Amino acid sequence: MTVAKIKAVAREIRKHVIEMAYNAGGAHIGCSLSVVDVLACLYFNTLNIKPKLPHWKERDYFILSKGHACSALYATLAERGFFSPALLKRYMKNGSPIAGHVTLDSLPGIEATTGSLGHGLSLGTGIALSLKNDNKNSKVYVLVGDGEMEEGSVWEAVMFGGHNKINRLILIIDNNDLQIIGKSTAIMHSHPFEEKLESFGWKTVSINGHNINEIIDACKQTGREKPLAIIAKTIKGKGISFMENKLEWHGKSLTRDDYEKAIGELNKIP
Ligand SMILES: Cc1ncc(C[n+]2csc(CCOP(=O)(O)OP(=O)(O)O)c2C)c(N)n1
Repeated sequence: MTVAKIKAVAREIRKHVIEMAYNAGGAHIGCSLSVVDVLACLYFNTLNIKPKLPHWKERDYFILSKGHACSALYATLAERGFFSPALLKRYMKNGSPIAGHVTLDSLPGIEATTGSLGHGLSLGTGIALSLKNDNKNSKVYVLVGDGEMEEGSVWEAVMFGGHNKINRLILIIDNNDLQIIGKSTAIMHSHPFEEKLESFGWKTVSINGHNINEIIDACKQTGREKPLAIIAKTIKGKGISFMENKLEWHGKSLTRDDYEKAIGELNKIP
């Protein structure tokens, strides 16, 4: 798929995120908008998947460890054909399979239950190790938040992945420097990530997490000996002018005015 088409898909995913948040009466909007371009590149370029055969044995795996950003994942899976976009209207409704955090087997294409931060990389590391032991070519991509990098369990998985040279494991850090109550760099300075990860035996690549070419190129940087970490500089709330880098849009309900303004901005993108 061309860069222009991936950008167009990303715009559609952002529209779904806004619609879903509006219909649900609130959601993790800024957190979801932050990861849309990475998800669009993974699902429309990088991942070896078959949407109509979600359990295909040769597939690549994706785990959204920052499970609160699930609206972006649901919208991406729907756009990619895992299920009908009509299901998105049931996001966070009573009895709906589309919950406010990611739940395994609730929908086709979901590989892990996440939302309690700090677990996705350990899950992904285990899957990647078993794939390596079975001499499979499949890769495992895990997306975490930069605030989530403060969880000790993430660093245990980092140590394990580096020590075992799990070359098919790819960690993507959504490095937007905002978490739930402030700037990540002010709350717990786990940045910069590059030197720390390299000291644990990882290869690192630092990119602009909204640049389609950079994301796609970074995903190709896996090597023979090391797991790969992509540190993606992103903007929380990306794509909606009044949400970008605004802490309050971590999670909030939209007024009718907010909704119309946001959709209006997205409709102006070619
Ligand atoms: C173990 C755990 N503690 C606390 C929370 C509550 N929580 C939800 S989102 C969030 C902030 C996460 O920050 P970051 O990883 O930077 O993600 P972003 O806000 O950029 O989406 C927190 C603390 C949680 N989901 N899980």
